[in-house]
Parts: sequence; C-alpha cells; structure tokens
Amino acid sequence: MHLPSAFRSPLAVGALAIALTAALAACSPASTTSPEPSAGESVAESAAASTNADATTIVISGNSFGDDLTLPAGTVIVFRNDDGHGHTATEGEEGTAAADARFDFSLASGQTSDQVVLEAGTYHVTCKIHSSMSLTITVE
Ligand SMILES: [Cu+2]
Repeated sequence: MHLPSAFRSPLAVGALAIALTAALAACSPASTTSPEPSAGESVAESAAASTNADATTIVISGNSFGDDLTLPAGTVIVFRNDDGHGHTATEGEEGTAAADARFDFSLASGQTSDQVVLEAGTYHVTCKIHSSMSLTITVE
C-alpha cells in the first residue's frame, strides 16, 4: 500500500503545519485588547447592603413591642418578630395604618424588617393583626 505522494512531500507537511498553527492562533483570545478592571470599586459596593449590625432592634415578643422608647434622630431601627405567629410593625394606631405611614411591615415568625431611619418627632407603632399592640417612639 502506497501513501499518496502529497503526504510524502516535505513541502506539503510543512504547509499543513503552518495551516494548523494559524488555525490555533485564530482561536486564542486577543489578550492585549481586553479592558482592565477598574481598581477597588466592586468590593466596596457589595459589602454595605443588608447588614443590620448598626441597627437598633425592636423585638416583638408575647404580642408586645416592649416599652416605649426615646431615641436620637438618625437612629436606624429594625423590627424582629420573635413570636411564633405573624405580626405587622405599622406606623399607626389601634391596628390601623396612619394615612402617611412611613413603614408598614408584615413579619412572619422569626422575620426581621427592613431598616427605618428615624426622623425627629413621634412614631406611633401598631400591629394590624393585634390592634391592642402599641409602641410610642419619641425621636429627639
Ligand atoms: Cu400582631
């Protein structure tokens, strides 16, 4: 059995090798043109969100918000429902949200609310499920 003459020719083998090299080079990415990542930005941005480390936690337990509070303006609060059933933490009175309520959280058992930044003034807090639940936060 004889190989076709082209495969025995050193010239043809050399041409094949060059063609393969060119094909491989075409597949590899052009590394010199990829954009440089901007230094230092992405890490700082992702670290801040959704931590309650600096928030004052108002614990709901035994169908109660606990004692009335006086807090400085700018304080960040969250509500945490430690009861085995749902509550709301709602700005309002006697189970009804205020017309201009600044928050109205539905909290399942064990759930923590979003943060509220307190402004100077008085906050009345109630639960829409248990109208007798009441908390007054005086913000100075
Ligand atoms: Cu409740």
